[in-house]
Amino acid sequence: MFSSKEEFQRHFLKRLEMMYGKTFRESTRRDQYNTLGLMVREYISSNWIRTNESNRTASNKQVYYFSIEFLLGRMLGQNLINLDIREIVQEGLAELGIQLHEIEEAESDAGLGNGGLGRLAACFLDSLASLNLPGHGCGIRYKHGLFDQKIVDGYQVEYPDQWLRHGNVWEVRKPDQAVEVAFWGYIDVHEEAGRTVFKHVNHEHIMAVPYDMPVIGFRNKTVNTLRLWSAEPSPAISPSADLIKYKRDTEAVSEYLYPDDSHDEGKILRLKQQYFLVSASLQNIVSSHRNNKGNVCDFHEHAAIHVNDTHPVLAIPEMMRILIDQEGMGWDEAWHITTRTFSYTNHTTLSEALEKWPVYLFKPLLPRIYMIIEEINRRFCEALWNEYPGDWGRIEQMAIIAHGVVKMAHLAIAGCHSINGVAKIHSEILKHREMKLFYEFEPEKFNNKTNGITHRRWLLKANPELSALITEANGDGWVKDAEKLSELRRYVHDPSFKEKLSEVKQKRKKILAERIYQQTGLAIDETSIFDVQVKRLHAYKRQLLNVLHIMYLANRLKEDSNFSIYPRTFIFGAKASPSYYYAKKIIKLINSLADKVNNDHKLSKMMKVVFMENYRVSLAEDIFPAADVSEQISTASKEASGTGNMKFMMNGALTIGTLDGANIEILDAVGENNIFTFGLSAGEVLNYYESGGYRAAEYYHHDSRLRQVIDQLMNGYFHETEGEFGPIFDSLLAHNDEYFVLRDFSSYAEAHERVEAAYIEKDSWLEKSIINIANSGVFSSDRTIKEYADDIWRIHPI
Ligand code: 26Q
Repeated sequence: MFSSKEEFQRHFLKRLEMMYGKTFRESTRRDQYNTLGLMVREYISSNWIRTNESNRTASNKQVYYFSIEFLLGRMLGQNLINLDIREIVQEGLAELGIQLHEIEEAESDAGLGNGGLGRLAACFLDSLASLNLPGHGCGIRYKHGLFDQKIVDGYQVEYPDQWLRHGNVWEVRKPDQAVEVAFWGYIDVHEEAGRTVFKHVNHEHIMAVPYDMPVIGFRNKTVNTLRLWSAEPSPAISPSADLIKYKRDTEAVSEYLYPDDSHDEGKILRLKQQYFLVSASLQNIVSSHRNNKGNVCDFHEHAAIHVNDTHPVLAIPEMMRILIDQEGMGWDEAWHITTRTFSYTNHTTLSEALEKWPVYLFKPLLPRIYMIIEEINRRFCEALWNEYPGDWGRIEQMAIIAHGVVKMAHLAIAGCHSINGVAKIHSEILKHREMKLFYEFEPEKFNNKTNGITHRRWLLKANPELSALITEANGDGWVKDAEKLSELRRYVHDPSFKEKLSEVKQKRKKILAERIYQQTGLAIDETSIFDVQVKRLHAYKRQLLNVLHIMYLANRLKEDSNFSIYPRTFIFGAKASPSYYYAKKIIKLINSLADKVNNDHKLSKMMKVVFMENYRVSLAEDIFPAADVSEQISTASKEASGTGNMKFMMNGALTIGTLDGANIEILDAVGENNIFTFGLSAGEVLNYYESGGYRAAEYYHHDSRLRQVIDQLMNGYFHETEGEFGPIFDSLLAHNDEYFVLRDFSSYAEAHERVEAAYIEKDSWLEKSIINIANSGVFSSDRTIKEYADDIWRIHPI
C-alpha cells in the first residue's frame, strides 16, 4: 500500500485530518492510534475478504477454536510487524516527531482472559494464521475483561477493566449474522407425522451479535477471523415484557469475564455465558456449512471444533440438538458426526477446578440440553456396562451425571475423539491418575500436546534488541521457523556475541528499571540480578516459597556480618481472584516485605523487592526481556504446563524450578547445567498425598532459620495489624502445608546458592543464556499448532 515513508506520511496525515478534523499538531495519541489502526484495517481488507472467500468455497477443512478466554493484549504493534510495515511506519512517524511506541501505548490491552489458558488461545491464533492454516477463534466479547489491579496500602483493589471505553478499531460488527440463543422455558414433546418433535416453549431469547477481528498471519496473505459474540436484547421480544429488566438481564451475559475462581463455583451467569458462546458459534458454523454444501451429513469432514478446557463443552449436546431437532437426523448418525468433530484439551488436574454443575441449576436453564446430556449419559453408562458388566463402582465414578451434578470433563471425554494434556508429565498424570478409568476404557483417545508461545510476540515484538542480535548472527529465518534459533549454538563460545548479548540484557534491564521507577518511585540497581516471578497468584504456584526465602536472606544479612549476597532485585507481578482470600493475603505479604526491605538502610543496598501492579500482557512484554532468573516453583504435579517459563527461556533468563509441567521439557532441551532444579518430584508429592506421611511441623522444628521466618509472620516483624498473616501461618502449620513449601525450602535455598554462584561467573552465565535461547525453538506455538493440525484436526494449509 505504501512503499516509502513519505507515502506513508501522506496517507497518515490525510486520514487523520479526515477522521478528526484536526491538524497533526492538534491530534492526540489516541487519534493517531485510531488512524494507524484504520490504515491497517484498510491495508488488510482485501486479504481478509479473500481468506474468508477461499474458506467458504474451497473444500479445505476448517478448525474452530472455542474458548471462553482470548488474552490478546495489544494488537497494533504485532499487526505492523506481521504486515512487514513496522519500520516504514516507525521512520515516517519519527520524522513527524513521534515515537511509534508512544502511539502503541494508547491501545488498551484486550484482557479477555485470566492467564495461561487465555494467552495460549491468543498464541494459537497467531500461529494458525502464520502457518496459513484455516483456523478461527470463537469467543465472547466481554464488555469488561479481567479487572484492573491497584495496590492500596499493600492490598489488592479491583477496578472494572474498561477496554472498550474509547472504541475498538480492530472489530467489525456483523449485525446481519446475529443469531438467537434460548434459555429457560420447557420442552413440549409431541408426535408430528410419525416423528417425535421437541419444541422449546416459553423461553427467554437472547440475541448474539458477532464482532469479527482480523488475525493477521506473519508475512503471508492469510487473514483469519476471531469472532467474539456480544449479548443483546432480541427485537423479537413481546412488547408486554419488562423491557428495562430484560435489556439488563440480556446484556449481563457478555458484561464480565469471570475471574479464575475455582473456590466460588456454580454461578448461573457463567453457565449462561458458556451456552451463549457455543450455541451462537455452532448455529453460525452449521448453517453456513449447510448453505455451502446443501446438507450436514459430512460436517465432520469439513470442520473440526476444539474445546479449550471444559468451559465450552456444552457444544457437544448443542451439536446434537441442532442435528436432531433442526436437521431431523437420528441419534446414531448425529452422534457419529459429533464425536468426529470435537476434540478437547485439559489444562488442570486440580480437582477443585474440574467443572461440575448442580442439576437443579442446570436443568431449568437449559432444559433441552439437559435432556440430551441425560441420553448421552444413559448410552455411555450402557457401553461401560457392556465393557465392565457388574462393576457398578467403576460406572458410578465415570458417569456424566451422578450425585446431583453434571461433570463437564466426563461429558468432554465421552463426546470427543481426542483428549490431550498440555505437557508430557501432565498428559501422563491424566492417563494414569486423574482420568485413569477413562484411559483404560478408550486409550486411543488420549495424547499430549506440549504448550508453546508465539515467538513473534514474545521475542520478535517484545525484545527487538535481542531479535536484532539473533538476526545479525544468523539471518531472520528463525522468525518463520523458530527451530532455526538452534543455529545460535555456534556462538556459545564467541566472546563478541556474548558481549553483545550482555549489552542487550543490560539495556532491557534499564528499560524495566525506568518503568519501575515511574510506577513505584523505587530506584533499583540495574546491575543486580533481576529475579522474577510473574503469574497468577495461587497457593500451588508457591509465591510464598519465594517470599520466605527472601525473608531468610534478609535475616542472615542483618545478623551475620560475614554473610553477603550478590545484589538482587526480586520482582513480582500477580493478580489474585477477588474472592480468593488466601491469595490476597500473599499479595499483602509481598508488599509488606517490600516495605521492610526497601526501607532498611542496610538491606536495601543488597536487595530490593518490587511488586508490579496490574500484571498483564503489555507489562509482561517489558518484563520477560529484562529477567535474569525465572521463578517456576510450583509444587510438582500441580502446574499442568506453564507458558511463562518458555517466555523467560526464549529471552535468555535461566530457570530456577521444580520438575513440574513444561519445566521438565525445558530441562530436557537445555541439559542440567543450564537450569537450576530443586524440590520434590511429582511422584514423591503424589506418594506423600497417598500415604499421608508428610509432617510440616517437623521442618519448622528442625530448621531454626526457617522457624525464624515463619515466626516473623506472627510476631510483629512487619508492623502489621495483629493476625494479618495468621491465615498464612496456619496454612503452613495448622493445615500441614498442603503445597510442601516447608518440605522444599532447604532445597530451594540451596538451588538459589547455585544460581548466585553461576551468575558471578559472568562468561559461563552468558553461555547458559545462549543455550537457553538456542533451544527454545521447540516451545514456539508453531510447533504445537502443527501437532494439533496433523494429529487431531487433520487440517492443511490454505
Ligand atoms: C473456573 C470456574 C469459574 C470461573 C473461572 C474458572 C476458570 C477460569 C480460567 C478456571 C481456570 C481458568 C484458567 C486456567 C489456566 O489458565 N490454566 C493454565 O493453562 C495453561 C495453558 O495450558 C497452563 O500452562 C497452566 O499450567 C495452567 O495452570
